[in-house]
Amino acid sequence: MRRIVSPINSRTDRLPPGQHWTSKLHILGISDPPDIDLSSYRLKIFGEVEEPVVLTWDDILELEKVELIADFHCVTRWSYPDVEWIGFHVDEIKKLVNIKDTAKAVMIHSLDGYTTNIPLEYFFDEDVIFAYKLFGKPLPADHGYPLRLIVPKLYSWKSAKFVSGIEFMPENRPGFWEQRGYHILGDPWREQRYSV
Ligand SMILES: Nc1nc2c(c(=O)[nH]1)N[C@H]1C(S)=C(S)[C@@H](COP(=O)(O)O)O[C@H]1N2
Ligand SMILES: [Mo]
Repeated sequence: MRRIVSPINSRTDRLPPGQHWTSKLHILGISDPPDIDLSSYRLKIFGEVEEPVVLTWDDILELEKVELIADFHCVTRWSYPDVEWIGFHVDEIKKLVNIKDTAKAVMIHSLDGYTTNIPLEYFFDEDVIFAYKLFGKPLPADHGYPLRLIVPKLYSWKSAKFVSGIEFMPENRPGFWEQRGYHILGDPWREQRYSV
């Protein structure tokens, strides 16, 4: 299996400003985890693509597996080092759909009603994966079962849990927290916590 260590882990300023290391991977969510039935679970890829695609759970397991090691930085100031995820790399999506030139950003849709937006240059990055395992075990319900996005270079509100949709958008529209005052991008090293 291909193994990616996020380049954020070897930065000389590895801990972003205003963050502290914690020994617990805390659970943060807008509601309890949704009930999931893998046989009816679907991942939809739509928006600025030539043909939308709907993947079943079996389709997802057939995508090339990759391991990612990356620190996790929550905007509420805790950071957890060296989290181990397994899933598929975002480049797999380019093999499944033809993304139109008009696409500028993605909106990730989740089964709890959560959404978050990411510009394409941050989404299609070397260390961005969709994960279904955490520290070698199936993703626990609280941490995003069955599938979550991991974007190590941005605050972890961008790492959407319970993902059910990837929407390619012609402009960068704000998601759930971005509409409620969080920064439109969320780079921890520039302390982009809030939009005010
Ligand atoms: N679907 C969904 N994804 C989400 C959230 C959420 O409420 N719903 N919270 C975000 C926030 S604010 C953080 S800090 C991380 C927390 O991930 P964890 O609970 O696995 O530590 O998930 C992010 N992804
Ligand atoms: Mo968060």
